[in-house]
Amino acid sequence: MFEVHAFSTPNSVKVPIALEELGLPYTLVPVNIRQGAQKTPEFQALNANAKVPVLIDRARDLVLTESAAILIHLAEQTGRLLPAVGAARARVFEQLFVHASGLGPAFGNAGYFRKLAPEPIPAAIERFGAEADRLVRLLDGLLARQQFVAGDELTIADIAHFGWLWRREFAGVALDAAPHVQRWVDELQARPGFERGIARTMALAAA
Ligand SMILES: N[C@@H](CCC(=O)N[C@@H](CS)C(=O)NCC(=O)O)C(=O)O
Repeated sequence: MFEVHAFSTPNSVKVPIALEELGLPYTLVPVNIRQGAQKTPEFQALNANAKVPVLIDRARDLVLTESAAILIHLAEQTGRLLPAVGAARARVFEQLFVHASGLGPAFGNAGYFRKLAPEPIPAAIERFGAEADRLVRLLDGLLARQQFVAGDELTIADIAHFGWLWRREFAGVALDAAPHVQRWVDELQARPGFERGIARTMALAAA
């Protein structure tokens, strides 16, 4: 049994989706980041970096942070959603790094400067919005040639990118000029595992 400390956020949703797709049992513990619950000493004892999600894997006595690291750990427990060796595995890591170093921060900053910053800074809105759009075009090129972001099989790289594409409105990203990304989002959202993971994550905001 896994325990996931999370909220209804783009980085959180990846973990319940992966657990659902892998058929692993888990419980969810809400961390209301709107009310500052990530800054409490109790939560920071789990993650000194004060961010969700956090996975607790009691069977392995492991408390793990960073959504990409959590996805890799879960895939490795099951031997699914991450090829064991070779070029196919390298492609998954390539996309996980694009996500963690590029797409995730671009979407997060685009959303922050559009919606949350105390005063408007046009250069920041333009810079991060353009970067988010550029990375969506990069994915669109990939998805024009293959069904999933790392090839022709669903992997944890799809789950990672999906988290932020699911919350694209916050970042001001539209998919009108990215038909292949739209097709991929529609297909993923229709999977029962994604539906259940999203529903359980959304329910955290009401907890
Ligand atoms: N690189 C981290 C980013 C985690 C992250 O930024 N989480 C956000 C929610 S999506 C958060 O906890 N924000 C609260 C804060 O920064 O105070 C990951 O992928 O897990």
